[in-house]
Amino acid sequence: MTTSAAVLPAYNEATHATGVIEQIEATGLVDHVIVVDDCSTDDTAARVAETGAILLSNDSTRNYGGAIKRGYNHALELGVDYIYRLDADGQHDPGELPRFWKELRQPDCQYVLGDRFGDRSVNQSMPLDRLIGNRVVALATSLRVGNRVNDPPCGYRAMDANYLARIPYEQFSNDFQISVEEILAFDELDAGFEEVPVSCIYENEASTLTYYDGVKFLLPNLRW
Ligand SMILES: Nc1nc2c(ncn2[C@@H]2O[C@H](COP(=O)(O)OP(=O)(O)OP(=O)(O)O)[C@@H](O)[C@H]2O)c(=O)[nH]1
Ligand SMILES: [Mg+2]
Repeated sequence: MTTSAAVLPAYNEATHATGVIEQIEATGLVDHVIVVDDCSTDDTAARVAETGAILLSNDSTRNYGGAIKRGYNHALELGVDYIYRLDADGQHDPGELPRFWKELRQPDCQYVLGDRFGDRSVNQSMPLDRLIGNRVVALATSLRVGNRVNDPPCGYRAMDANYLARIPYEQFSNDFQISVEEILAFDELDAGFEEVPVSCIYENEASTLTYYDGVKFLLPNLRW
């Protein structure tokens, strides 16, 4: 029997986090939901503590990447076989987790990346600057790995935990670039890579992503 964990970085997600956790649990695909709260100033920690999720509260800000790395540490300590990663702001639909599992359970697949551009409607809902930025990062990452990678910044993904354990992910950056660094590291291990279309819900959630973060997504592709 294989086991799995979902890692959710959270900063001020009191409005959305509990709903996302319940939807993940409802899929029956995930044994442990790990929420890494980064000194949120709202009720995120108290709300998550009321759920069945594992709450890891950072005593000092570690940022998006730092939070994800702490979640990975805990998931590997739990000895799971598979790790899902999705955001806690309700932009990723946990109902699409089976799409990731369908790929990940194939023997030749060790990494599955969500692709927001697989779903045409996203192109209308994603802000234009974000759309252009994502296409530039996709081009740079595709050239770097020599295969088409449609949506490297997408925070919705799944992986084989035994492969992650072979990667020095602690050296990854503490901010949004981790999403590209991770793809390059799995590529270096010749991991079987798949992409699945995912929707991306744009409502009123506040974004912490800046233009500078957008540019930084390119940096890992420039490091040899
Ligand atoms: N722990 C932690 N989580 C963070 C931090 N910054 C963002 N997050 C979480 O990471 C997820 C993605 O952050 P967003 O700000 O939504 O970034 P994004 O989804 O790429 O940008 P948008 O598409 O504009 O929302 C959300 O669940 C945030 O709560 C942080 O510094 N620490
Ligand atoms: Mg978001």
